[in-house]
Amino acid sequence: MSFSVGIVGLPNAGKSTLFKSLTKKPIDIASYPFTTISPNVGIVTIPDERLEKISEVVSPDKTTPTVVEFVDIAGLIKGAHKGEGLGNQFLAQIRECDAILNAVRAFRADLVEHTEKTVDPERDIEIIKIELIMKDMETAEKVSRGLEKDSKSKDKEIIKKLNLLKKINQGLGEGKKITEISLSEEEMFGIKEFQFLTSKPMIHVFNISDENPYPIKPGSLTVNLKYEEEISDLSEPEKKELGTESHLDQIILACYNALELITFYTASGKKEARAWTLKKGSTCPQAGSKIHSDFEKKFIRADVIHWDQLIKAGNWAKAKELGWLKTVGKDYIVVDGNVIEFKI
Ligand SMILES: Nc1nc2c(ncn2[C@@H]2O[C@H](COP(=O)(O)OP(=O)(O)O)[C@@H](O)[C@H]2O)c(=O)[nH]1
Ligand SMILES: [Mg+2]
Repeated sequence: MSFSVGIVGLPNAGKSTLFKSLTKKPIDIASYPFTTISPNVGIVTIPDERLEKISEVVSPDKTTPTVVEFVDIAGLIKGAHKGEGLGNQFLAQIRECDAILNAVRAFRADLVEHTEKTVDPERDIEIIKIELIMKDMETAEKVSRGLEKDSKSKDKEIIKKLNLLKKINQGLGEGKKITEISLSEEEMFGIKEFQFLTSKPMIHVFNISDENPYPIKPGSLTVNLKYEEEISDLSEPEKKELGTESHLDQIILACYNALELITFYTASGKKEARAWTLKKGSTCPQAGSKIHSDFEKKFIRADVIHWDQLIKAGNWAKAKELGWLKTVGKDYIVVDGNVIEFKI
């Protein structure tokens, strides 16, 4: 299963321009089991120098990077939570995503209309935030009403859930996103099933222009999306010749980090070197389940080496000979950069 990022933002912020640039690179779809194929869903490979280096030393028949799914979500405008614009339709699409990428307009262009008339990134961020919060409040209230109706008996678990929802609703009412409300790990787990929009990690990308740029807070992720689209057809050597580089990789990696994902690799055979995506803190059997659903149950042990050690050894057999492989059991927590051979 892959992770998905929903691109939101006000009309003409540059969502579709970003989506088009990101999804231009062709990828071998057959390697990934996907559920959704539609024009506004695209698969993007994660840039990974480590995999390239592993592939160089192992020289497998095939090298397969990990991917993230991007969804171009149209229709977010002021009042969307009440059904304005495409309203509820787009909100349902965001619910399906693991993270939200907010494209924020920071370019001035008289010919490109702005629904709020002026360029003001902070205001636009606030508009999007309020829409998501309002939708979450509606969800919290709806769920609470349902629970109250169903619970004729005074079920302890239900009372607990209702209190939690009350806490959530209060925080939302104060203008806080769920990620800004202080919740225990148990409470976060308790609300998972409701897929609240503001409980998802959110990344802001400021779409700037190179001339007359709008001033942006230092440290923000800024990119000229129109320019990105223009250069997205060029090859790497062509870009080099022009003295330009793409900033799309930064955006992709920011999403990957916001999702708290790590990468592990399989490269013990000659057939394939492959990168896999895993939630930080996962155990070795959970990593195995990414490869095959059976692996988690059938897991016995695994041989693990850190990627740079494998590079140093040159290949799997040599690493084994040198005694650099570590045998681990089912409690082993996978570390970013591990290369794993599962024993089932
Ligand atoms: N000048 C300028 N125009 C842009 C930029 N990014 C997008 N646009 C233009 O703004 C319009 C809307 O962009 P689009 O990506 O379709 O916005 P969306 O509504 O958020 O999907 C298009 O005509 C784009 O060419 C930019 O960085 N600078
Ligand atoms: Mg669009």
